[in-house]
Amino acid sequence: MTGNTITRRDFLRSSMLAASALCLGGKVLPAAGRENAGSAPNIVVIVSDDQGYADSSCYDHPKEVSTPGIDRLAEEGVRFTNGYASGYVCAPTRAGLLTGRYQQRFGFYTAGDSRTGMPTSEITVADVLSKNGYATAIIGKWHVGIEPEYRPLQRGFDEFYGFLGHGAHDYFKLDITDEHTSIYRNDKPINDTGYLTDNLAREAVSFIERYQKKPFFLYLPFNAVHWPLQALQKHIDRFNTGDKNRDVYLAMLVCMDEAIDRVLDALKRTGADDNTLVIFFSDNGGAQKNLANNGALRDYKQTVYEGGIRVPFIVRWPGRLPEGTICDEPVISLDVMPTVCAAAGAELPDDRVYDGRDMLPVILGQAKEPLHEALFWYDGTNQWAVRVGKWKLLSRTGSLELYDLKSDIGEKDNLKEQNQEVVERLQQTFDVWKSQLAPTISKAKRDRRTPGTPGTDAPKERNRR
Ligand SMILES: [Ca+2]
Repeated sequence: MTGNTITRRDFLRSSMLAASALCLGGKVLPAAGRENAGSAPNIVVIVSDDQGYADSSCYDHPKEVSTPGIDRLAEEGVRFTNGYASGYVCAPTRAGLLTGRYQQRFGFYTAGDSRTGMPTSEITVADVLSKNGYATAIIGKWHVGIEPEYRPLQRGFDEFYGFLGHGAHDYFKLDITDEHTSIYRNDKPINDTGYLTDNLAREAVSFIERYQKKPFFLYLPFNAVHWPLQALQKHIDRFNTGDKNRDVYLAMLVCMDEAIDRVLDALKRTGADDNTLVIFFSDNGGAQKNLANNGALRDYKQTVYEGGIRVPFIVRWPGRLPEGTICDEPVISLDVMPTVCAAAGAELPDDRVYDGRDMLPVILGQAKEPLHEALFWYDGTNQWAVRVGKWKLLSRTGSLELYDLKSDIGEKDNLKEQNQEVVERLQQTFDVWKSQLAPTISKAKRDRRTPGTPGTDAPKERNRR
């Protein structure tokens, strides 16, 4: 090796060295796993929406940000500094989260028209846990299919409170409208009142209280802090940043943070706490439109720069995982399904490729190799990125950029010219991965209905995410 050239072995070795130094500090507790866990643990997966990387106070943050509920998760669990969403917008990340597979494998690149969801051949985490005796609920934003066969109760969930899609929802208008925006309880639209984030907390607490005697899986995808900027006045009154929109965004964040606190209180009150694995992350980077703050990261939602994909990411399991710990290992939302299935002692189906990995050995310092050799992002059109170790190669509209994320988290210094061998290697890695992907679902469906119809109209779809 000469100069800045890096071999494949070096890539892996640098990742492994990073892995060996991970998860420092805090109190290390006995290993997790079915043999040690006693009864099957409850699982709670909380997803925030468009939350900035710097908009939780357990990460580097501006002084106006205070999120004691999210901080509580971090204090009692493991906070990741290289946690990623698999999509830079809402719906694709959710499809990957629910299946443990890169959503592009089954053609889910965008929200499309929101009607067409994950192919019914895909098996969700709720399907697997349900078959293993879990009570399952989704409370919040679905966004992975409106047609009857794609709805939550057909995808492994016993209960549903929330909305089917598009990506945004009015926080105050909760009366029956149409399939996209009506609030549903299970398979029926309902008229509701109140503020949506509060309602999601109410429903989550109710579900936890009702299933104290049975292992449960609660998927709690808040639509906060996604547009529209609407908050309760009592929360808005707490802020005076000089930007009224930022004040409203922070008020929305406060309400979601209080909701998370209420969920944690409910776990404690019911005695479920010590036997509950909680995972929290944002579905994509902070949105510029909502005045989110991504701190040192470059750009926002809808890009493959770190500001579009690196997110707050916390795993908490009292008595099983270290507390108050920071983990630098790159992880991705795809890892959630294999992780919770491992915790639950539930086997993943063996008839398909899983891209997600069980995070527990890394968290416990038992991993002998990096969790992922490479991570990928691709929107099906002209934006993609691949990360291997410290290196990230990305492309927007055909140009190539190479960054060293270890020394340049803000992606300011394009090192492409000095590291052509790295560029070629990462490009090849991406090309091999891309060759395994399926065509876009919505386009394929539309083409079957009306041959010759033009393909996906990305700009229009983007507005609906
Ligand atoms: Ca989102």
